[in-house]
Amino acid sequence: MQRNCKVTRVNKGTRQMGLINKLSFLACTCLFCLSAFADCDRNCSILDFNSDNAQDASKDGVLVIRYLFGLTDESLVEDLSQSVTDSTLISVTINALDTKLDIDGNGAVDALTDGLLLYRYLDGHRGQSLVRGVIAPNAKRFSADHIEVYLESLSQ
Ligand SMILES: [Ca+2]
Ligand SMILES: [Ca+2]
Repeated sequence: MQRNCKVTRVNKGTRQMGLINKLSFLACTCLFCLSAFADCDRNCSILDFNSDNAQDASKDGVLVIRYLFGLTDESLVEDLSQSVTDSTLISVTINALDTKLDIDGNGAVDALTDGLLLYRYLDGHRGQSLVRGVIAPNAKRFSADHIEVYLESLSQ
């Protein structure tokens, strides 16, 4: 985990040591990212943000909406469940999805469109109840069919 990785201070005048230091930091970062998914078994999807081997609206859906509203630390995981505690790891996991969270394909990721689409999908909504009122005006994916196919590809 990144917090356990100590970045050794090196002589700033030595270019080689600077490069080694940067590579060590990258290696630690990569190990941290890999460890974010290490707890998942084969059934775990990238939408399982709290790594409890299940993707559901009451935890993963709420987490992504809170994250997209900018909540972090304790406010990200507050009142969810005992299986949702590591806000830093959850933030890293959601952040790693980057533009994949642009579910309606309008070039932006926001809570009231993409976040609600993901929440509804995880809650079992399909068809018009999935997309009604939550598609951005400039969306490239706007039909329920296209949104469902896209979310299905993310949840495998
Ligand atoms: Ca989960
Ligand atoms: Ca979007």
